[in-house]
Amino acid sequence: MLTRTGENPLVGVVMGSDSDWPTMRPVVEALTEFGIGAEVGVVSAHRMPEDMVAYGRGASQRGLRVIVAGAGGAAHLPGMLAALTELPVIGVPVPLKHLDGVDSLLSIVQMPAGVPVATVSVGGARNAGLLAARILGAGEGPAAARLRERMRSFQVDLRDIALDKGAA
Ligand code: RP5
Repeated sequence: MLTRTGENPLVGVVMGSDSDWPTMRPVVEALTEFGIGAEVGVVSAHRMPEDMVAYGRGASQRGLRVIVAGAGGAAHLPGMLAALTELPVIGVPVPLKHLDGVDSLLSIVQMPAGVPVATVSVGGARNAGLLAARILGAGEGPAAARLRERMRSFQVDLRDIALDKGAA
């Protein structure tokens, strides 16, 4: 059920349904660009609650350091995982055909004090992957330092892209 990209996955990327994958794929693409392995799978808060509890409770022990969770509609997965694990959780509101993802956004962003979820924009999966990379890069040791260096170089490229567009 869970597939892995890269060795030694540090980021868990989960979604409420297989139908969320087209929205969530950029999380894994961003992580891959930074050489970060991920564990990817479907864990539905409503349709497979026991799996969700097991996933959240076991995430840290399995070696994960950040969880990115995407869901649409009544999107309870990121918040429930934040309640089950001590790891940082990034929530991705998945847009569905009704309400343009505003329902997903509000379900994820308005968490009670004590249970934080770092919510990105509706469909903002790439930023969720980049934020996970920054969180990992904020740690100690050579691997984190390398990630920070890669992030700095990525940011220089962003500046060049902005300037190129301005000239076009
Ligand atoms: C949510 O319900 C999922 O995250 C998905 O965004 C939405 C619809 O799921 P499907 O009916 O397409 O499986 O739990």
